[in-house]
Amino acid sequence: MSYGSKAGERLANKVVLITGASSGIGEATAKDIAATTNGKIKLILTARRKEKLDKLSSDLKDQYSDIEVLPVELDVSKLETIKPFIGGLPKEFADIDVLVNNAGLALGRDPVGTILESDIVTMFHTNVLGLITLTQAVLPIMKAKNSGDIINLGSIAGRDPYPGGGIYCPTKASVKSFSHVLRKELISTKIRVIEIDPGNVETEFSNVRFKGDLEKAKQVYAGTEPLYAEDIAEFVVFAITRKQKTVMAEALVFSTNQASATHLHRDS
Ligand code: NDP
Ligand code: 8X3
Repeated sequence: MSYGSKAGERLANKVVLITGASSGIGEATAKDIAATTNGKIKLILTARRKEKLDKLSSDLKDQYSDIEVLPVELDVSKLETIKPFIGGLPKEFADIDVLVNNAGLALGRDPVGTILESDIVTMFHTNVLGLITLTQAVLPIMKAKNSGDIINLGSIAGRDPYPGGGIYCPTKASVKSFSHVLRKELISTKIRVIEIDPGNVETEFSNVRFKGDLEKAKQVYAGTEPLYAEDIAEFVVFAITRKQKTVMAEALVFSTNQASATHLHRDS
């Protein structure tokens, strides 16, 4: 995808907060934003695994002399920590321009009736309540300057619920509903609300979902040419580098092998 020559210019010198930047789509988005702006950017990278954020931060600093990176351990499911985190940001990172609500996970594919209560709570706390709480904390900053981009990572799972997705699918449907509400509520502002809904992306997602059963995780992508994290990062960067008046409100992104949550062509 070509971003057009103005992409880097439009994004340069902004403050971007990414959740779930320690892996997959979040990490790839941080790298793509850094490349697009040639390091003229301030990145707040958050996740639970601080050591991964530190490594990404030092790699980016090695690569781009101008870049400013703030790696912060943040568990978005710990709702009470979110507001203090935003309120405590150092001055140079406090004026957030872009919020990438990416942290999320699925746990298991068990049928309703057998789903662990702890998995239900973790998925809703992370994918829904964390995303909403962080958005609420950041919104006053964007409203004060009447600009900003909020990118929510939804999923095909939010549009096309499937057996075994009894909790994950409703969490992503909630993200979609929240994105719609927000876009409508912010209609008189210049704040953009963008939702990106990927199909299958081969990241740590399935390893997490199947709780370390790598064989099961591999089966999700077997015989297909899945999307990779970088493919979705391109869409995030594309959306946030459009003209201010242009909102790519939603994008459903599949690999060419996929046509719905369950309709995949497999070679083998
Ligand atoms: P990964 O598992 O590779 O990355 C998930 C990221 O979320 C990690 O950085 C992880 O960091 C972070 N995370 C998980 N729980 C928390 C938490 N409680 N607090 C803070 N960070 C957390 O998966 P993807 O990159 O694929 O997933 C990114 C987003 O994309 C998710 O919202 C997912 O639902 C969505 N998505 C993924 C698809 C796929 O097929 N992969 C398809 C459609 C949507 P850490 O463990 O360090 O906290
Ligand atoms: C991840 C894709 O189809 O496993 O959101 O739910 S799916």
